[in-house]
Amino acid sequence: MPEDRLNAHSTSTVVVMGQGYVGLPLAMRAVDVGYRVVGYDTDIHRVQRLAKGDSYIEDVPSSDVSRALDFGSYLPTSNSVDCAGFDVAVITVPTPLTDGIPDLSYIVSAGQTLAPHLRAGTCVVLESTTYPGTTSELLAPLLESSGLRAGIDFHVGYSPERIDPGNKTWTFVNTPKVVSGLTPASLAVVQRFYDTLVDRTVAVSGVKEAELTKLLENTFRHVNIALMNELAMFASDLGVDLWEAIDSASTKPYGFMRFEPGPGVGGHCLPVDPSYLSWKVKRALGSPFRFVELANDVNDHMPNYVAHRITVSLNRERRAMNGARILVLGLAYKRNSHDDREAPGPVLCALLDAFRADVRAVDPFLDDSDFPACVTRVDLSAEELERADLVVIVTDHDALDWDMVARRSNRVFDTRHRLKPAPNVEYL
Ligand code: SAJ
Repeated sequence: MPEDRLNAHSTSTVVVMGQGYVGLPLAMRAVDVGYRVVGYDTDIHRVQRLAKGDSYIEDVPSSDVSRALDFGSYLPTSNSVDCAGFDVAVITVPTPLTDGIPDLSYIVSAGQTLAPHLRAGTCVVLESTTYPGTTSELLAPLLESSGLRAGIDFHVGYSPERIDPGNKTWTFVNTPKVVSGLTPASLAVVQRFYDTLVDRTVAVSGVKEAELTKLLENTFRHVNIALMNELAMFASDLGVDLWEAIDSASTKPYGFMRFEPGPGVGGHCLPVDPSYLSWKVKRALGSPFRFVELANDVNDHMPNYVAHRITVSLNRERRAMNGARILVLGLAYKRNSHDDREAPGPVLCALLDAFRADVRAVDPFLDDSDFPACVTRVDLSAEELERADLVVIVTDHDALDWDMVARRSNRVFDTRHRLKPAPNVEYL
């Protein structure tokens, strides 16, 4: 194996493929510690904004991008020629589901872009969330189209991303980073690279174990949220306060981890990652991954269940859903987030609209274009609250005036247990 080309404290060049919520923070950190960084993205508009020092990622201030540009050590580009001469390349591209099937086309494209620029001793690390086997069975062969041999002439590894957008406590730098390599020598190079970027790295024996780590983390969350959601439906029918039981169970100092029921599971991770695992199990072994399939069913059903509970609540007041004025608070996928990907709020709005309700929605974190066509966007006001037949809390952004919601609403269906118990408040 030729000497690896990594030396953080010189002019080592790092290419980051994909400048999104994972790639851009990593690129900025690499600049901070002394690398020359090429931020490659196929979206020319993103590249143009970055080239002007304008960040579109909430956790990366534009000032960081400007400073990196001023250092002369950051080059945002959509020109693959700029990838030439890299010492380490990190692939942080999307891995969505397309028609329910894992879509690795972005990884394939990244591998094809990098292959011509591979040199002896270079290192390529995949960070995108994917099923076990992707790095060794898809990416490595793609890179070997260069004529160089993975694990012999160049290094390949996998390191799952653990970026939690908006999390001010756990950041890229202080969140432990799992690292792996195709060979022990590759693991050593990958770990040395990340040791220059983060406080703590955690080496695992193989790339498949690292790939599974990430899917395990998010499948664990997804299944446990589904458990709370199904329990919420039963507890309501049993007339038992699940929320109080969750609070009391949370006093157990060991062996319990708090999850809460909600209107559904959104975001770029949880609705997607577990299905990568269940797809791989089905394809490789022919077996259904029942926990994942059941969790998907339960969580996907929650907007329908919320619509059902709203119908029952209105019915109690002899009010039909048809023509009822419903005010939806929060459409983003989680509190204080600007992201509406896979969010349950828009799904609920469409269901209410199908029942001919007059659906109005508030979400100061989203743009007008993020609001479904069937919804009237409004600002939170005493008048909107008082004129609503029912207010439903879907995403409880801290920025909303919850005291006013409690005081001015005729009836609230609270899916997040945001409000204190009151005669006009009903919980999921
Ligand atoms: N949700 C519930 N009940 C819960 C927790 C979440 O209904 O108890 C819902 C949320 O409202 C949201 C969805 O699930 O719609 C996802 O919420 P999340 O807290 O899992 O947030 P994500 O999707 O941003 O998950 C990310 C993940 N981070 C990475 O993949 C790097 C996840 O591993 C983190 O644990 C999570 O952030 C976090 O803890 O914030």
